[in-house]
Amino acid sequence: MNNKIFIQIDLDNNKRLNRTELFIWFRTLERRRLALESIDEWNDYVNFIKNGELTWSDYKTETFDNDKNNELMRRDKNRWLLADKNHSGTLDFEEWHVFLHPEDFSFMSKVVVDEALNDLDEDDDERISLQEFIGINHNTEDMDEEDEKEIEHLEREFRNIRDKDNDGYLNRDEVREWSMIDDTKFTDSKVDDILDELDLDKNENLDSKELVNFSKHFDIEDSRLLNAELDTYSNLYN
Ligand SMILES: [Ca+2]
Ligand SMILES: [Ca+2]
Ligand SMILES: [Ca+2]
Ligand SMILES: [Ca+2]
Repeated sequence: MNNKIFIQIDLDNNKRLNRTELFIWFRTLERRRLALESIDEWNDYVNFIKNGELTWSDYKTETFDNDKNNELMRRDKNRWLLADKNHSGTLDFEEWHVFLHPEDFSFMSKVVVDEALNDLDEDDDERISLQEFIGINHNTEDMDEEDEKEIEHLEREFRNIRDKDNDGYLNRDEVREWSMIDDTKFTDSKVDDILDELDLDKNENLDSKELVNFSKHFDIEDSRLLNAELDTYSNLYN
């Protein structure tokens, strides 16, 4: 694998990658990816940003071209209010990042759950039934095998993972658990997969022999993710 990448992952410099190093690496990459997204979108508003702050009114004018977008506007406004941590009415870059990625910040969970219910809770009973979870897009008449598999998959997910108390509905707590990003779980399963495949002697460490033919897990399509400058943005998660 690419030596430059290896050096970045191998924090204790012992020429082997352990579980913690893999975990930190993939979490770092994911956060850098999100930070890049926020930078790109922030730049779209560059003409409106004054002293590092964007006002709701400028955001609204630039984003929504007419009143037809009322629903989306209302949704964004709710997010905006919660992301505006210092209640200045404006967002600085850090608050902007939270505004764009609320699933990553536990103090934003109210708005994330509200949005999910708004999208899925057809009968407005403040909970999501199996039917609502599967979605109304599945028209039973022209379903092919692929659709049926997908529905079975969603049913299993609903019953086995999402509906913790087995009452047939997802309440707000269950929706929160489903909607918020749990970095720990995500990266853990990715690390598990990689160790499963590459750690041939099962010592929970990947050495150069084990890594020699397997760069695919570590190849990074977007070279900007390797830019150390992005570490400036690691404070986004503090
Ligand atoms: Ca603010
Ligand atoms: Ca419902
Ligand atoms: Ca339930
Ligand atoms: Ca090993």
